[in-house]
Amino acid sequence: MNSLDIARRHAFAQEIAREAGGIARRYFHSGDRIQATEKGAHDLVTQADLEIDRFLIERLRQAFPEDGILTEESGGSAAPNLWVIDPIDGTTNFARRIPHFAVSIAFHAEGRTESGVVYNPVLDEMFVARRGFGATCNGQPIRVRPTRGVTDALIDAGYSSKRPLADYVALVGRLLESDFAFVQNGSAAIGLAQVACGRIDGYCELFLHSWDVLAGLLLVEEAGGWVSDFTARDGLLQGNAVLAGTPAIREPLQGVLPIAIAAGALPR
Ligand code: LIP
Repeated sequence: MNSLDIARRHAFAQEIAREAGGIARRYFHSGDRIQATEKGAHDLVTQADLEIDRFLIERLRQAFPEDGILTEESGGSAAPNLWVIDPIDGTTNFARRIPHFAVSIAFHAEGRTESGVVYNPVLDEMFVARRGFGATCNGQPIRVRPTRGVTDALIDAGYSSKRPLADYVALVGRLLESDFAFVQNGSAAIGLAQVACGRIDGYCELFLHSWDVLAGLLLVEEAGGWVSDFTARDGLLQGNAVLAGTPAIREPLQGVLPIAIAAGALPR
């Protein structure tokens, strides 16, 4: 796909992310209780997730009918030019009115992510990355943190019931034994955006879907960090473990979760 076609999609992704964020903000600030349905343990879906999912699919079908679409709530299949979308990443936070969730939109063309947008509508933070063009937050360039070492590093270690609890407890144990500090904030998209803008130093989770992470992983790469090879072994459709961080902690963090690093993602 040529650069102009990617640029059109990149601009459109920001436009519809902001509109979709407006829908989430309406629910978030309404006085009503946010109704949530359990898809599994600690795995929720709300009316807002479904409304935003429909809204984004409709807008994309009108603008780029030739492209494929894969979303958390509607699913989808692989396509050479594919939109990968999480209408609300961090639904548990959203349902509890914790302002730590985002609309996540990635455009994946010919096997690699070319555009990533992560929008937190309550904090009005628009994180944007285009491959080869760097990463920004609300238009300002962002870079990963110049971490001094593990004892200076804060990692967001995401948890979901999609992997055995014992594996997560062991992961956290290895983090602490390696002298990392950790948090578990409940949104992979925001966690990766926070690595990209230097608020935290790394992100790890044993299993996630592509809609949770593709946009965030491009943010980290374009902000000078490194990321795991998420789409290896059909991760695009089957999901995968994820790891990302700043240059200074690559080896110790890889020691904690030894998964393959994306070839082109080693820091510049
Ligand atoms: C969430 C992820 C988070 C994970 C949660 C959940 P959702 O995505 O962003 O990292 O720990 O279990 O999967 O379901 O809110 O889109």
